[in-house]
Amino acid sequence: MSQGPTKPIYVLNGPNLNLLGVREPHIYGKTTLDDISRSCADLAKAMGFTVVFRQSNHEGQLVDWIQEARTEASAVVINPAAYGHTSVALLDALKTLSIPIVECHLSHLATREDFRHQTFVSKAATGIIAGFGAKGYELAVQAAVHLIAAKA
Ligand code: CA2
Repeated sequence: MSQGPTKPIYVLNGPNLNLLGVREPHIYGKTTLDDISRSCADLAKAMGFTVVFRQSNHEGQLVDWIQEARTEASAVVINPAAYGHTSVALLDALKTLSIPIVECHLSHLATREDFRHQTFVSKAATGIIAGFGAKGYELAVQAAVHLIAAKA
């Protein structure tokens, strides 16, 4: 019996990531979030997937999107930004998912300030990609596709 169309990969982004490429390019690079959205969509398309790409500065909005992903997504890639280090709400929401979760950070968290070394999100993530800059999102989408295929 047909399973219907493949569900999209949700790529969710937390606070201040809308400023990527616009502010502090010496820390986070020159690539904008729109550039990243396009490269994720192109890569996913080449692998037979679609991407729903979103950013919010609001914790509750991110929780709502994670809850939506329970039924609407085949995997979640999430850069929770600073909420990764603080949000038990995001962790609780992610723990309700039974689809792959790839945590993605632009920077290499372990080499930064102590408070960035741990994230709550990691406790629910299938795996984490950090330190590869904007390219890390493509690696994360690839990892998500790999995990979806491994589950099927
Ligand atoms: O490395 C990452 O991707 C982070 O998630 C980025 C967060 C930071 O709080 C995490 O510790 C690591 C910060 C995102 C802020 O992005 C900006 C982009 C341009 C200008 C200012 C902030």
